[in-house]
Amino acid sequence: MTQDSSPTIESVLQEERQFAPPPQLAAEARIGSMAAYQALAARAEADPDGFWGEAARSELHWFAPFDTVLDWSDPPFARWFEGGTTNLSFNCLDRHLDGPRADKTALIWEGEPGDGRSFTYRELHVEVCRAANALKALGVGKGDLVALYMPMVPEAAIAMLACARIGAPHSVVFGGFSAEALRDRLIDGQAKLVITADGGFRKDKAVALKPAVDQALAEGCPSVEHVLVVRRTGEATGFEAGRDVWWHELVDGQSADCPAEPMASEDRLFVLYTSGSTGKPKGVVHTTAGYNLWAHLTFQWIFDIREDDIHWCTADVGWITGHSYIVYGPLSNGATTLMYEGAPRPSKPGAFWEVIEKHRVTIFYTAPTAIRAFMKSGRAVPDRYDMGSLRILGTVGEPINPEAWMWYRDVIGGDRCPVVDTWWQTETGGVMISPLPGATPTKPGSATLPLPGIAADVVDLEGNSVPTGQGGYLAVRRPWPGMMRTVHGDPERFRRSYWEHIRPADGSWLYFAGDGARRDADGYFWVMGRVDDVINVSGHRLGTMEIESALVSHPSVAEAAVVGRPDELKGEGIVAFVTLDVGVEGDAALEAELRRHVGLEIGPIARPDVIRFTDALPKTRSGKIMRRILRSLAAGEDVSGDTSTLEDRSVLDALRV
Ligand code: 6R9
Repeated sequence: MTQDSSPTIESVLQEERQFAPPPQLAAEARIGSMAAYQALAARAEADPDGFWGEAARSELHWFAPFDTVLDWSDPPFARWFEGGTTNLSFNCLDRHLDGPRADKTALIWEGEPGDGRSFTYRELHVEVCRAANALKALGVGKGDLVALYMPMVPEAAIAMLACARIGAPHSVVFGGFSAEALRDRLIDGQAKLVITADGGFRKDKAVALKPAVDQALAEGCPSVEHVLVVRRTGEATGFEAGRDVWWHELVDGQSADCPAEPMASEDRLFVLYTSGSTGKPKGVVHTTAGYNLWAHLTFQWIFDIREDDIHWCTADVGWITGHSYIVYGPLSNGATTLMYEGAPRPSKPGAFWEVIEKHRVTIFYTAPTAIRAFMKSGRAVPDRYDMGSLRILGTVGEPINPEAWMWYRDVIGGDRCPVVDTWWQTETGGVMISPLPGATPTKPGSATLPLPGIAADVVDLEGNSVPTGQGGYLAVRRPWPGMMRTVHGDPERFRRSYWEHIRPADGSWLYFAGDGARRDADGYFWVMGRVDDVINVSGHRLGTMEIESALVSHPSVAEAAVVGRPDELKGEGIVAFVTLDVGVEGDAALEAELRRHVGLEIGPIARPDVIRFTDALPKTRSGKIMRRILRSLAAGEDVSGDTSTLEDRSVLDALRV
């Protein structure tokens, strides 16, 4: 095969550093050695049904036992644990009430202005039962979709658990989305109820939410009958009699008795929209038992959860990370989970570290975008706080550049804490590829190995594994319990989007995630970014991740985004958008130096043709760099396609000039 027609991706960056799990942590861990991990993975490989069946029986409560583990007779539509009935809210609450966990803290909430609340399992159970009865009072029943458009307040988690309790699927729409984005999702999901708040606090200001709901509904969402409104900021807000109801007026007076509804394993649990890069957002559908098992098991494995852990995931509940690792994974395991309304901001750059110090957080889970932002302003801020309570650090959302990984481990983790780089997606329900902190030696920038039972591979378009070191498509060969079941209202789109890219000759089904990756000689996975972002320079297909990491390894660079632009000679040329550390000025000398630096780190082929210094990069609200937008700018085109998920539109305006 010539280079020109190579369907895979070339890998250019080499990383040699490696860190063993801390011996003490390994000695006490649930999975405390590579041998233990390999034994578990081998059992799952030899008998997947036996492995998942046993896990489901031992880790979840069932009202009625299931008859079959997996029905894969109509691929790609999987059915897991059929015949069984269970309830996610029961698994997260009721089953912890019999013993000492009843009075353990389930949820610690820290508000941005410095207020806070916490709930024991017993208290959270009462709140959820009341909210569930309130939903019933509003006419919501099993199968009715409830949309949440909420700030990061405890009622968001309570409402999710209340929906699960009565079998009403939820659709959480990120509170930062516009009225139009909300409306699209309300209409697509045919929501019957919207739960929202007057507003929330963001960057030291009250930010209103309710007006966006009013606007969305004014433009016509006939399925929505009521709006349940949490009072958070206390600011005046429009109120439509008959339609709008205050949470405190309805929920607080409800009975605290609301038995969890036995749900069939494959009953719809929630819909969560992911923005397709073009076209209308996809409603990813997850169902009851499989999702619960996967959120539960992955949380237990990747954070090696212990009874006294304080777990903090900084995501918003509007993202899958918030669903699985603020709410469902931790509570299903009886852990203590922390939820924070705020974010680091000029008045409080050390906001995160203050929360860690105050609540003695032991597990901290955040995104590379946040880590790079902290690096940009230097270690002086985190160094002011005592973060000795931390024992495990996690990252999710984007490939993490090796230098950001090193900084995280060193500055935040005091060189003591293992870093778990967790690769997964909304569609996968929970983490798929990640180190186990007590077992897996880590390498900066690698998500390491698939979790037990996950048949992940790097393949070509025919589904053949590509050789070690070669880039290819990151795919999964076997169904797993947490996989999405369909696209809401559009099963054909589900098949087309995820199952038709890779076509093995033997007719088997591979799930393709959209990411490129390579494996090294130890079998470790190195995610190279979205394949849509691959750049073809003179027939060499280069992933964006590796060039960006080479740039970020330069001491002056904070963050980099690399895209291709049409080039008559080379097919594509490389354009890099670069933000610099605080206090560094971008000039022609630095541009030349950075080009040289990339040439030395990777090779001349990867040297950017153009470097543009900028103050900020366009990102989604969950912190992912939107290379699609930069690609249009680099090519001198108008930015087209959906920009509704862009976090800050002014970034775009600044880049246009
Ligand atoms: C959980 C979440 C999914 C996409 C995914 C990939 C990127 C997430 C990553 C990662 C490299 C990691 N991604 N984690 N890339 N290393 N550890 O983020 O879900 O919002 O659906 O995004 O995010 O490109 O395909 P979602």
